[in-house]
Amino acid sequence: MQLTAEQLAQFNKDGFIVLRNFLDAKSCDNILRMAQIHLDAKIEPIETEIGYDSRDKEYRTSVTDYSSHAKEEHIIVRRLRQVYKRDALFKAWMENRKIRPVLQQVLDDQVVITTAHHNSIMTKMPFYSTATAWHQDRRYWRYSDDNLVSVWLALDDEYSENGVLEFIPGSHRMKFSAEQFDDKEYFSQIKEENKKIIATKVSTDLHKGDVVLFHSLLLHRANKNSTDKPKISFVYTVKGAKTKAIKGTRSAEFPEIILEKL
Ligand SMILES: O=C(O)CCC(=O)C(=O)O
Repeated sequence: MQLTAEQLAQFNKDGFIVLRNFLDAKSCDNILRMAQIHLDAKIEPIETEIGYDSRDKEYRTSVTDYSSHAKEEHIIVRRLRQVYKRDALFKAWMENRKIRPVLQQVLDDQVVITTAHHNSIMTKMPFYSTATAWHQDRRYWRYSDDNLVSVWLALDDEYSENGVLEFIPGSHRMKFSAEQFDDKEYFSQIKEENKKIIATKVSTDLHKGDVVLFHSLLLHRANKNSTDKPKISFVYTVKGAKTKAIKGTRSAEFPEIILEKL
């Protein structure tokens, strides 16, 4: 599959694009079933609801093993990490050949999977999950440039009440000052100049098999899950081959998977 010139221009302008009905329902259900097994058994490495929200910048930038559940009594998994290695089903989706030409287009480069970041089954559990504040994923990632894109796969329906992603179109191209972010580098919701930007937010319901591609600098957030059913999604990040992880940081501590050019 290839994006049309209009779709590619839209991705470059908005910083994201939704590919409807990209993966068939059977493949989604198979991934979901396997994810559920890993979630039920809490197979490491995992990040818990508490761990997800409480880590500081230094920790997220440099610590490579942040399975955070060991000291918690009541574990709510927020994400299963390192999914590339967990199961052939997960690996197969990350190496899917139908999406490759699209990723080559948006990166304008050969596609490389970075297993250091967003190599996850991401959950929003009912009752316990928290909202995710406005942020750019790139804030904790250390690369020579910003040419990284995340691939979000909805394994079931995602909508405002269970925490579908919201985006600020074009924010990947905006220039921000450090003062517009708080000490964890979330985009402040109380600054007047930010409120105007946040007012331009958009979101769209997703259905099983829909894929969202979004740029590593795009501001995004999500509600907590206020329904009584878990929301489970798959997210991984790719970069252009010319984009290099900075040595000595977490970004360089995990294998990169160079995907054949198609
Ligand atoms: O599901 C969510 O809350 C969004 C997660 C997210 O944006 C992230 O972890 O970078």
